[in-house]
Amino acid sequence: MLIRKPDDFLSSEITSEAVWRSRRELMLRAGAAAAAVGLPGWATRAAHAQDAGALPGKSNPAFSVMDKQTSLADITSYNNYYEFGVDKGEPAKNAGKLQTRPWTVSVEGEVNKPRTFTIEDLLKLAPMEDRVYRLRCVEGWSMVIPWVGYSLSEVLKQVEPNGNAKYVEFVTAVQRENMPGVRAAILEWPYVEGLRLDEAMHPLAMLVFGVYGRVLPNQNGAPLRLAVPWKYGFKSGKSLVKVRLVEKPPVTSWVKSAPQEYGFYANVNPNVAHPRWSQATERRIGEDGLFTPKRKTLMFNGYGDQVAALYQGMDLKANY
Ligand SMILES: Nc1nc2c(c(=O)[nH]1)N[C@H]1C(S)=C(S)[C@@H](COP(=O)(O)O)O[C@H]1N2
Ligand SMILES: [Mo]
Repeated sequence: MLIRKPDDFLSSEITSEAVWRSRRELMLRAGAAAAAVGLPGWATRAAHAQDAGALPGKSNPAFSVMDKQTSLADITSYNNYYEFGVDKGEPAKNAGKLQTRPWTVSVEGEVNKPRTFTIEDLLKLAPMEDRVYRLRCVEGWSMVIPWVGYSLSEVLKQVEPNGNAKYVEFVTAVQRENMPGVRAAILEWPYVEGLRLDEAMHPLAMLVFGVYGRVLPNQNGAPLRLAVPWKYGFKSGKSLVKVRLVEKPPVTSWVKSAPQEYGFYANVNPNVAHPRWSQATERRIGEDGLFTPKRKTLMFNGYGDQVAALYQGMDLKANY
């Protein structure tokens, strides 16, 4: 019998939106049926286990956009994950080597209760939700991705940030033998990102474990990554290993490499150009035909109603 580990998820397995929905339906119904006839929990789990890579979540429409979702094939084959190479196709080709078990995430620094969580702890820390988010890369392309996970605040609450905690630093994995990109001096490794504590506590800031109802493929940041949808994609670190609550703004990899081009905030902003290109429009992956017009980029990537208050009174041209 072929037992599939979550790691066996291949980008070549192209799950259409329709198949994904029907599979979800089936699993939900199997679960509901088991509950209705009073079957024990293991029966429900057995229904799920038929698809070892499945990671069902409860739909969260309040946190989901209605835009047409990017296909799983595009989401898993057009990636930025420089540890596995700089070309868009290299992460899908090379990330198979990433070791995603055992995996721990240490949450430390200015907190009352520092703790090292195992990936198993994190998978059951809070109910999984399906949230359809926009992702806008600073390079000028975008996708619409149905992530599975929950708010980062669920984990931060557990460690009780103290009065000195003003910022959160995110450190991602370095596996020198498994990551060809780390042997090149593209960025300073590990890839480090950061948020202000109130940004990190915003419910839209998401810890992601899956996509399209299945375990996250390595090239998308397995076993867990961030999704901060109102900021450029580079703020959403992949394959997180450490979260540090700190007093001062963390020096992030991109700010270190090119401070005049990449700021700490990196809020999506059509009115602030990158020094080398405009940010006013974007190319939605999957929509690009020869005559497809570009989309207008939205302030805060369209999440202004939810997040603009975080930046009240700030000059967003100076704080890019
Ligand atoms: N560790 C790590 N995280 C990373 C990156 C990276 O190179 N390394 N690239 C970032 C960039 S630039 C983008 S646009 C998103 C892309 O996420 P996706 O490949 O899942 O679409 O991941 C971000 N997270
Ligand atoms: Mo990006």
